[in-house]
Amino acid sequence: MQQTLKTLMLTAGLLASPLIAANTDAQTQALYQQHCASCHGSDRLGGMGPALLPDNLSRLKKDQAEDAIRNGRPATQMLGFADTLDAESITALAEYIYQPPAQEPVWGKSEITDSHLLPHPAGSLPDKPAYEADMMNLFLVVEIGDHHVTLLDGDSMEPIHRFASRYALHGGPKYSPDGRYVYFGSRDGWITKYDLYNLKVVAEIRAGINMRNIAVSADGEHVMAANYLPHTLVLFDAKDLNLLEIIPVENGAEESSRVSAVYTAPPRNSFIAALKDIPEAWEITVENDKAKVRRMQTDTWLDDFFFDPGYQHLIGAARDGKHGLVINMDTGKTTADLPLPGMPHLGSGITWDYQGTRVMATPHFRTGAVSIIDMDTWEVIKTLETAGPGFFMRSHENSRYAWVDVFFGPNKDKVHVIDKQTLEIVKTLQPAPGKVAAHVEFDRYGKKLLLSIWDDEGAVIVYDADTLKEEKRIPMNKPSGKYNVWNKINYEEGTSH
Ligand code: DHE
Repeated sequence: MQQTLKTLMLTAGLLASPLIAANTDAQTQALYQQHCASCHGSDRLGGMGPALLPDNLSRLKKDQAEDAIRNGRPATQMLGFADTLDAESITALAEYIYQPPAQEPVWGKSEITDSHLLPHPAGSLPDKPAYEADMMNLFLVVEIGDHHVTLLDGDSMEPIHRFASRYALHGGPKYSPDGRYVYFGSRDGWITKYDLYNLKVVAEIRAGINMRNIAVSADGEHVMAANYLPHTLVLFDAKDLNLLEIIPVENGAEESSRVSAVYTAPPRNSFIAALKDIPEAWEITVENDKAKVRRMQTDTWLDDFFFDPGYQHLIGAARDGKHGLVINMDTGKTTADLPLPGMPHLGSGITWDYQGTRVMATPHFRTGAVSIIDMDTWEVIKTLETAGPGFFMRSHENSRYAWVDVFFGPNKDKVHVIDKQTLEIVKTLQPAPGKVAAHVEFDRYGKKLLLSIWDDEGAVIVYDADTLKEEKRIPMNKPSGKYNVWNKINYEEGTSH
């Protein structure tokens, strides 16, 4: 929504009175077309502003939507309408955008290719960084408060650059294998390719209406997008984000499925997709830019995958939230059933060496517990009690500690530090009482780490990874995930991939 449009209309007398009322559905729709459509699309699929459909808004409460219409959103082009629309109309508009559209929106080949933006085609920008820093120790920090990303120097821990992102990025940004480029995915379906050498967006494309995440192939050649709406996986060339293929996600019996997420499996040179509505996991290989799908039937609906370091096993959370299944990736057969009551958040699991075996650890969304699992025997060897359900877990090969947050409940401002050899909590931090403290990422050496204070007036806190002492706070607007280039491109054992 542009203030200019509104002001022009007022000046031209097109808006009869500064305060407009909507009493019927037709009037509300007319108001939407008049005030919102130019930025959010006449079909509510989004444009310069985000899509305004119920699924896309599932993370925004209705009163927050009303507040955004009334007062605008700081640091965006969305300005307030309190002086133009009366309270009833604002409520009616907020109600309207939570109604499903009369017809299922379409996002196919032409919609995707029409959205393609290519400000800097491959090869058009210098191949040398425009600033001095250890390019392997850079961090990206996603600030979801005002939809920005900060680039941080991992040696000095000083911000280098801050830039606007698409609305509501979700999932980890994915780096090219050399660490020069990063690919962001937004919940609205936008993929943005960004050049860290030149600090510029080089290509963008909208893969879907409601997207979950993206994955970049281990060879850096392809990007795959996982969508809730439509029910598709979408393959792009990583160079300029040209569309290569739309893969309908169906089981052959006319049942289609949302895609919960797509992951890259480097040793297998494939992508793995988790399906929400069909009890199958898919492995997708790409040859000559064509995708080949291998379906693995699973005993139940699986979500939220984790993989062993060799990508021989997939561990998926069962939909009932009570256990995890281990699937052998070669045979597609279930090899173990793990008792994980409390809805494990496997996606944030990490692994380390413990007494000569590899263990993995995962927090749970519903219970205050971290489960530690022997990856040889697939036995839960320890259930650590925490101060509440957690979201993210992190460590680094060079650190003796693993960190887990308490994301939900009265202790949401606490973070536990676990000794990876005694499997005990050795310290509980509460860096900003009352504010969620969550999501850790280590620097490339495992010597320092960053923790988010998840608040509009939040910060990223730098800790010494050995002494656990706070070193500094860098103010940020609801910083969520942090992503270190070296850790990500080397698939470091203590971080997400
Ligand atoms: Fe996420 C990653 C799913 C809600 C912040 N989240 C992921 C991934 C999945 C996932 C499958 C891994 C994809 C990847 O990184 O490529 N998330 C889900 C959900 O199903 C859930 C519970 C509900 C939903 O509506 O999607 C959910 N996630 C959230 C949030 O509420 C969070 C806290 C705030 C937000 O931004 O929406 C959130 N999710 C994140 C972050 C990552 C993530 C920061 C990347 C973590 C990482 O370190 O890699």
